[in-house]
Amino acid sequence: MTETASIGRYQPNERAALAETFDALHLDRLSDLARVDAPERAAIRAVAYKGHAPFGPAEMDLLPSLGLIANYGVGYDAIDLDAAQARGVRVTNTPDVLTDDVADLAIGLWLMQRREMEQASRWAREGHWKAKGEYRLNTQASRGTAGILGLGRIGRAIARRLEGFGMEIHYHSRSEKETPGWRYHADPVALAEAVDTLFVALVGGAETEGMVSAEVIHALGDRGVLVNIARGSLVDEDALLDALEAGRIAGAGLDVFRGEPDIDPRFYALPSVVIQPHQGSGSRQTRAAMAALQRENVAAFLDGRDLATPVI
Ligand code: 8YV
Repeated sequence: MTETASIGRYQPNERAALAETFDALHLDRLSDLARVDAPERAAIRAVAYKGHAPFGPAEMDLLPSLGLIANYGVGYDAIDLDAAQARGVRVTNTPDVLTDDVADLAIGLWLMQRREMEQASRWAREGHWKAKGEYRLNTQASRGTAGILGLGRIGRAIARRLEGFGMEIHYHSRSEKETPGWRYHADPVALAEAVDTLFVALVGGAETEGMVSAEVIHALGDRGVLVNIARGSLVDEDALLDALEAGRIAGAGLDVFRGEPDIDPRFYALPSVVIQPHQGSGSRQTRAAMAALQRENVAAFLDGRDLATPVI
């Protein structure tokens, strides 16, 4: 019987590596766990988890020998850390290796939204360029003001990129940080008021739920754009959709949504919204590095070595 389970929708090569390295039992969904025989479940000490379905006390209790949840991803908001701690279960994630990709995508969403690149591309593809002439004028991206909500690794990487675009950088985080002249705001509403584009780069979870509130969206104003590469749970989506539909904010660039991939269809009807299917970390290179780091954490746990990137 195997000590390791891989749970989630892995790429075939990632799944094969987990199977070869650990002889891992594979399940596509966390909810499939209940259908595994009790003795097989009881043997499992480590889970390589990929997914956003809640991994809470009920799931942990199905695995009485569980000692490690190795998360595929930097954000571990799906995993109930209190429940893990109470059961002596360690948790790891995959930080750093995905920072550049996620920051790149944030910049891409911002540029696509401001310069209407999706619609302009369609203009050319559908023959309007030739038939009707140049695409309509749009909005300059460079030399504006950017707000970063959450100045962790990814927030900083976004800010550094934006400096290259001549942007003035403002930020909000739990405390004021050492920064190269970036302006701190103690409150997200004050941050949104001060900037043209608000980049959301906070961790998900109960503490940050709905932090991009109706008030924050209102403060961003009708020239403002919201970019979210973090978690859908951070945003009051009804307030965002109402503001977008009424033109009370200029637009949004979103890689993450509540209930994804089953997102609110109102988003699809809005040309001012650039939509990406939660692919921030989705380059081949980064996913290979994330998968390797996850496997290293599992191997370290099984060998009794220090975990590479522990959360708890
Ligand atoms: C996902 C992410 O983990 O790192 C994170 O927090 O959200 C992503 O990298 C990835 O899409 C797999 O679900």
